[in-house]
Amino acid sequence: MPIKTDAAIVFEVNQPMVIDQVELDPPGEGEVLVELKAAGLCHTDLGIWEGHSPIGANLPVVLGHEGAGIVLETGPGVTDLKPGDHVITFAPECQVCGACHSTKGNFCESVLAGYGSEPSISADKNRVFAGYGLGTFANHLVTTSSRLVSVRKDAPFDQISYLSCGATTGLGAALVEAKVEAGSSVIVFGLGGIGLNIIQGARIAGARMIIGVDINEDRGAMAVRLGATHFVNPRNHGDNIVGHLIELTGGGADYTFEAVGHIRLMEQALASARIGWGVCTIVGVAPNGEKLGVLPFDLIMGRKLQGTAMGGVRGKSQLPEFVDWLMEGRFDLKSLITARLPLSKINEGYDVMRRGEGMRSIITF
Ligand code: CXF
Ligand code: ZN
Repeated sequence: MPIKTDAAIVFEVNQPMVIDQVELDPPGEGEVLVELKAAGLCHTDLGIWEGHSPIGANLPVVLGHEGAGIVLETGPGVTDLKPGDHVITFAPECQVCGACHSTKGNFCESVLAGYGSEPSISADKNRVFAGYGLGTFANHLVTTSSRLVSVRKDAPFDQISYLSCGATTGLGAALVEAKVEAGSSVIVFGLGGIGLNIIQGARIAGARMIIGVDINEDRGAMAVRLGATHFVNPRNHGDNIVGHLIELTGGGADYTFEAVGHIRLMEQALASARIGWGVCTIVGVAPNGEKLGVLPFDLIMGRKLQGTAMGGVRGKSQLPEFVDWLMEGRFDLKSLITARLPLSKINEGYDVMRRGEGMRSIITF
């Protein structure tokens, strides 16, 4: 029997999402039915919805990849989850493919074809696609068990749904992908919902100097509260922001991050990395087709350039520890959740993001 559920559906690029009932196929082999309790509004979904993301989607689609909820039913062959488990959605970790068996990275082979190209799993009279094979902007979803991480039951759903992408992407970028070391210097370009978590990750790592860069003074104040030692507003430095940062760090930072998805900022982040060993990590998703202008000599001079998805974190094997850290108060997500909305208000939630207001909005069910 199909499962009826309410979902926010994108029928046309950049047109308001429509709340309507869809029918989910019951969980098949290796699949799980989840009742969502919280779903975060991530910027990546906005890019897909507006049609300029390198991650595509077939339409109509139920977007949303940040989510947390309760397992209602498991399909045949699911051994690591059971009804009643609290779960977070995440990029897949099948734990059996060559990539999952290797010690390198977090790209399960099931995403080698790209993040946006997962098969549809959600249906109504016409076919509706589930973004990323998830579709968390709905009361329920059916997905593969590889995309679900079982976590402790005392963790609040709204905060762990933020760990489903944005918060983990930031924390992981610092701690897992770049492996920021104690005593090092760090520059973070962009102090939004991801950049502020890079700041928290760098603080947890014990970085000595953590510089937050943003044109928004309020975000600078938040960065300082969360661990930044310095805030720099580029508007105060004309076209010499890189020169200022190099001077402030005494030659460039050990680790730099770009968390906006803006090509010019990525170039500045690379140029602000220290000659000899500075590592620049690209975290923000730039619009499809835009190209980074890299001076090869910047790399010859020993700067390293890398990128990361989901902060390099593997869901099933690493996310539960992040939840423990959250519950131990090692980082703060509560104050970064600036709105809680019902699914029916999802378009208003994204309007807030488009205006650059707030930090993380969460749909609560
Ligand atoms: C995205 C970043 C780009 C690759 C897919 C995952 N992360 C979340 O929004
Ligand atoms: Zn996301």
